[in-house]
Amino acid sequence: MAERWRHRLHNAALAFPKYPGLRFSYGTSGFRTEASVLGSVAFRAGVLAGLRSLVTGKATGLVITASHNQATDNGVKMVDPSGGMLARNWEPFAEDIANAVDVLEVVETIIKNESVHENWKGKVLIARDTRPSGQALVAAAVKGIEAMGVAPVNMGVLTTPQLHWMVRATNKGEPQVNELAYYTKLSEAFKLLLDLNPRKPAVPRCLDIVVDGANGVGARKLLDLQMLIEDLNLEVRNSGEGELNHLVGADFVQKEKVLPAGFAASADSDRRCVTVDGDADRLAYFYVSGDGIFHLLDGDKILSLFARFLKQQLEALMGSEKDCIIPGYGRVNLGAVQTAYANGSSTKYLQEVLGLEVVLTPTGVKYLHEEAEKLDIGVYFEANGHGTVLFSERFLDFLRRESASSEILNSRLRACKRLLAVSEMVNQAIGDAISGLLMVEVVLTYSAWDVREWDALYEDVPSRQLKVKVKDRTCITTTNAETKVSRPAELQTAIDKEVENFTKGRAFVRPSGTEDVVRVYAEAETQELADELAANVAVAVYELAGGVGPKPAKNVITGSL
Ligand code: NG1
Ligand code: ZN
Repeated sequence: MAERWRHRLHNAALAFPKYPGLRFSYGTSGFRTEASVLGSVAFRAGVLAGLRSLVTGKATGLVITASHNQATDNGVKMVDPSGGMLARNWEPFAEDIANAVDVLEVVETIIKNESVHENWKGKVLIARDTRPSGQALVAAAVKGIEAMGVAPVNMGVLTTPQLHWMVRATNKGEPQVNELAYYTKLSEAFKLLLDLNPRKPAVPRCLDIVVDGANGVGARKLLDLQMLIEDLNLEVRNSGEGELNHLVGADFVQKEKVLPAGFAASADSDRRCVTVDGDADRLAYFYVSGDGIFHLLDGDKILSLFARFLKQQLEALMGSEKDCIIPGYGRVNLGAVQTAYANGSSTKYLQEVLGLEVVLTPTGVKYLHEEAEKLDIGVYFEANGHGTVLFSERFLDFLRRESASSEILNSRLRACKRLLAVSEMVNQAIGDAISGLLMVEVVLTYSAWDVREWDALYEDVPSRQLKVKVKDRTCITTTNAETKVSRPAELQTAIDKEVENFTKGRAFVRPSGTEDVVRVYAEAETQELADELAANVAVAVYELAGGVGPKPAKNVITGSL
């Protein structure tokens, strides 16, 4: 490493010493903890994002966000040149640099391994969510990027998926990379998709939706998008007037299965409602039926809706062929990717009704994305509403050729054009609540469906999620896509014993990668039984994995079988 370069980095790093007594880990989606201790992590992530840009010769990104977590937390997430999450083989570097006493040592090792030269050029795009702590963390990250001699580009306040999209667009050589370009791309594809829809008189052209914006960045961005789409009529609530993610937002609604603040069962009955999380990469729909019952359409339902639509388009392309064989292309691999949190009924629907291959991965979109990328059309969703649809370049090339080769707008050409427009509208870099919402609306209009018909695709197995605080959550390790605990072994034995007592029982636990808790998930035949199984498993976690604070109560409302 050249002396001048080393000197500059050394001096800059003096202002960002390692926070004493803490160990930072690069979790499910980056560093995430209390905002007040993140200054040096942001600086160091800036250094690493700069270095990653130099090594790859492409733009990289940084997002300062703690997503669904409370307002006082924050986080640093690195974006790779593809627009996806940081390459997994670089995660150890991220952890090393965040915890190093001497930043220079880590940097020098990477520079040596990758033979990086000081004269190489790099660029890092940065954005933040609406958290008050974000501005100072962006400033720290900028210092880190500059110390590497790389150009920081501060994109201001954005949703996480917008920044991912921009990194991808930059590296694809798009002429305009800004918010307007993002909204234009999405809205044009959306309008084209609506135009391609079969004309049915019953289809309402004006799409009325009530949005819970989680008091975060998504609310204002949806309003910006709406300016470009006449057909979309959004009533946005929780747009910043209350506390971020507090009793609002996709994480709250999906896990608690209740209405967010600002919504009322009577006044909002029968309206189509949407919730996003604090950085707008998660999406869920909900409605209250006339009898006052709350209905959630989570990531699994969204995945099922999308998969069904995509399969219908493939059928139009197949003509008289079978088994997803498309004349002129061969077999198209359409598949779904889920995690252990996926509701059992959704997996069954995808496999048995749609006949799709379903892959299960550990929690975290980096794993799901990787699997979906292997397919021609890969749809992935976490139950919490984070997901997207990915298309392979080879398949897109085929669609482009096909749609250019004919002028008769028959069902085959319509399907080609639809799939191409979907690939433009649905974020190819990462799950995106805004593009996901547009896609749901397209598919509902296409099928002339309301939420009720969509909801009826399958009935969820009742489930419950809980959190347990333990002294050290890393004492739990898991295997088999997180469905089994490998350590402490007694814990898995205890879970198995509990599950045996419940009809249709399924349960698993894992340490969270974004919060200091152990998560418990349970399914059973009725809601009461799912609650009971979850509570019993929570007690087992508390007892066998070093629980702290008040002990969770065993749920004995119904008595197990
Ligand atoms: P952790 O805290 O590791 O469970 C949560 C979500 C993930 C993912 C990340 C990123 C659940 C059960 N887990 O991770 O799916 O979305 O946050 O925000 O919802
Ligand atoms: Zn999020």
